[in-house]
Amino acid sequence: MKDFKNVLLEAEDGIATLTINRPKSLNALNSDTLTEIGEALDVVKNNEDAVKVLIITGSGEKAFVAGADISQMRDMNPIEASELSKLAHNSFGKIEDLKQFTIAAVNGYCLGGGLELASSCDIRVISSKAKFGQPEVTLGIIPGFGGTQRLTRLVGRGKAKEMIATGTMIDAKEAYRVGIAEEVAEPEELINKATEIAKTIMKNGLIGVGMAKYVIDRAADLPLDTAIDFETQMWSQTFATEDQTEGMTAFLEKRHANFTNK
Ligand code: CO8
Repeated sequence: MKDFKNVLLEAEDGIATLTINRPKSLNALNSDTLTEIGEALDVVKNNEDAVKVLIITGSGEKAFVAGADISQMRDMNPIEASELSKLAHNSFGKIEDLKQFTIAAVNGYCLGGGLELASSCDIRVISSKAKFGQPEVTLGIIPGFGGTQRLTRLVGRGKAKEMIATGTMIDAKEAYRVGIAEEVAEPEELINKATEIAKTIMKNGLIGVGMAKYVIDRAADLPLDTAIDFETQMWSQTFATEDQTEGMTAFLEKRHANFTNK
C-alpha cells in the first residue's frame, strides 16, 4: 500500500497487515518506527473502502516487538523521554481511533512497548510460543507507552502490578488465562487464525462493528448510567443505516445478509 523503512503495510481481500520489520533488533520500537507506525495507520484510516480489518504482527519467528529501543533510550533526558512517549501515544491512539477492527497477531516476544502496542489493538491472537512482560523496572524505568493503564484494564490491578513490579515474563498459557489474549494458535497457524477472525468480522455490518468498538472504548470508564445512555444513542443511530434494514430483512427472508456498509 505504501513503502516504509521499518514497517511493512500490505493489503489483500480487505485485510491489511502491518508488520513491524526490524527483526535484527527483535522489532524494537525506535522513534522512526513509531513515526512510521503512525503514518501507516493514517493510510489504513484513509482507505476504509479497501481495508476492513487490520492485523498487526512482527517480522521473523522470534519477536512481535521486544520493547522500545533501549539503545535509543539509554542517553535520553526527561524531555526526550517525554517526546518519545508522546510519539508512541500518538501512534497507539490512532489504533484505537480507527473505525476498522484491529487484531494483534503476537508471534513471539511481546515485551514493554510491544505489549503496550498489542494492548492498544482490539483483540490479541497469540502464538503458543509467545512471551509477555513489562520489564521496564529491570531497566530502571516504568512503562511509558500506556502499559500502566491499558494492561491494567485488560488484566486488573493486581496482575498488572505483579507483572510490572516483577518485570518477569509470562507464557502464552498464562497470558490467555489472565485475559491478555483472546485466542492462542500454534505458531504456523497464527496468521491463519487472525485472518479467519478477520473474515468472520468482515461478513458483518461494518458500521456496527466500528460503532460497537467506539462505544466499548469510549464508554468503558464512564459511570454505568452515562455509558448506557451513550450506548442507546449509538444503537438508535444504527437504525438510520441501510445495513440495519438489510440485516433484519435478510434474517426474515432466511438468507445471508449482503451488507454494503452504508
Ligand atoms: N531494544 C533494542 N535492541 C533490542 C531490544 C530492545 N528492546 N530487544 C532486543 N534487542 C536486540 C539485542 O540487543 C540484540 O542485538 P545484537 O544482536 O545487536 O546484540 C538483538 O536484538 C537480539 O536480542 P538478544 O541477543 O538479546 O536475544 P535473546 O534471544 O538472547 O533475548 C530477549 C531475547 C529476552 C527479548 C532480550 O533481547 C531482551 O530482554 N530484550 C529487551 C526486552 C526489554 O527490556 N524490553 C523493554 C524495553 S523498555 C520499553 O519497552 C519501555 C516502553 C516505554 C518507554 C517510554 C520511554 C519514553
